This record gives sequence, structure tokens and C-alpha cells, in this order.
Amino acid sequence: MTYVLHCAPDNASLIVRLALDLVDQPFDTRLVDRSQQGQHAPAYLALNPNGLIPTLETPDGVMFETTAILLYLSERHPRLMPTDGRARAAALKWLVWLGNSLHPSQRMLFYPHLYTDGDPEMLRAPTRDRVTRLLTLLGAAKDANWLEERPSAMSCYLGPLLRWCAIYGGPRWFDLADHPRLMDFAAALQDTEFVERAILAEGLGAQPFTNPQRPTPPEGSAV
Ligand SMILES: N[C@@H](CCC(=O)N[C@@H](CS)C(=O)NCC(=O)O)C(=O)O
Repeated sequence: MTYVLHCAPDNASLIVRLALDLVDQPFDTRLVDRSQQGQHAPAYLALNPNGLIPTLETPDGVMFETTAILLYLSERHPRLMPTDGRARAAALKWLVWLGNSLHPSQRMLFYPHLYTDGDPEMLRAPTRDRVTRLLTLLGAAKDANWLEERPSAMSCYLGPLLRWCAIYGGPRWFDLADHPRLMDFAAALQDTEFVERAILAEGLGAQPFTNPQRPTPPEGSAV
């Protein structure tokens, strides 16, 4: 069986798409129609009861949670992550940091109404500060060598997260130029053949990470 990626354009499924494309792994896709709340349809919930995208059908069963999917794929496709030693330890640390610290903070920025009974706007400023602190911390990290190395599972995660800060976090708060190391990372990442394939598949625009624009997908809807 090949992999089946349940996806919507410019959603977290983009991270998994990038990882599969990075290792030249063919996969099928099933569009989750977000304009119709497809992530909450019974058939989708039967696969992923969280009602979140992505879901990946694998030969070993259905998987959800982006970080878990990337770890699973990295075991089957070692090109995605260093396999031992200090490089493996650093990769694990940063991959889980992306999934456990940066991505959830972003979710609070994009979906503040899900995190408070009060005024969602109250959450925006502290959440923006936290995301900025996290990106600054990553930019200064001496053991995040993967930022400069050949693309990895971590790259596939970080690229979209940087993109979404610019597009979905509200106007005039995020400028990737404030994080020069991450800007260099983003420029190198988008200049690769496997990212080109994702750009075409999801309508991500010519500079999806350094100068992201709202997507114009050939099918489906980002929100
Ligand atoms: N922790 C989840 C988060 C995934 C996530 O936030 N997915 C978003 C799309 S980018 C989603 O499904 N949003 C739809 C919703 O919240 O109803 C994961 O890593 O897979």
C-alpha cells in the first residue's frame, strides 16, 4: 500500500507533503474540504477523532499528529533525520520543539477563540510575543545546525510555520527579516525541487517562505 495523505492546501498537511516529496515517496491524496468543515465529517473523524489535518494512512495503520507522522516517516526514510549520535539527539529535540512548542503557540494565534471564553483579542499580543521569543531562541541556537544543512524533517516543519506567521497571524506583527538566520534558511529551502512540487500542488506562490502570499490552490480551500 502507498501512503494516503488527507490534506487541505496550506494546512499542516503541507508539512507531511513536503517530507514525502523530500524523499521522493509517491503518495495519494484525499482532499479535506475545509470550506464544508470536512475535518469534522464523520468519515474523517473515524480516521482522526481530533478533527484536525493532517491524517496519514500508512501500511501500519492510520496516523495523526504531525510530529508523530514525521518521526514514523523518518524511521522508514532515514534521509529525513540523522539516525544516531549527537545529530540525532539534536534533531529529536528540535523536531519535538517545533511540534510541541512553536506549532501550538501558533495555533493560539490563529484560533484564539478556541483558547479562551473571554475576548480572543486579549490572547493575541502575548501569543505574538511568545512566538517571537521562540523564533529568536531558534535563530540563536548553536545546536540547530539543521537550519544550514540539507533539508530534513525539521526543515519541512519549520518552513510552513514561518509562512503561516506571515500570512495568518494578523497584519504587521511578523517580519522574517528580523530573524536573519531563519530568513537564510527559508530562502535556501524554497529554492529546492521538492518544494517546487508542493508549490504547484497547493498554489503557494513563488516565494512561499520568504515572501508568502495567501495560497491560490488548484483545489480545496485553506480555511
Ligand atoms: N497538533 C496537530 C495540529 C494540526 C492542526 O492544527 N491542523 C489545523 C490545520 S493547519 C486544523 O486541522 N485546523 C482545523 C480545525 O481546527 O478545525 C498536528 O500536529 O497534527
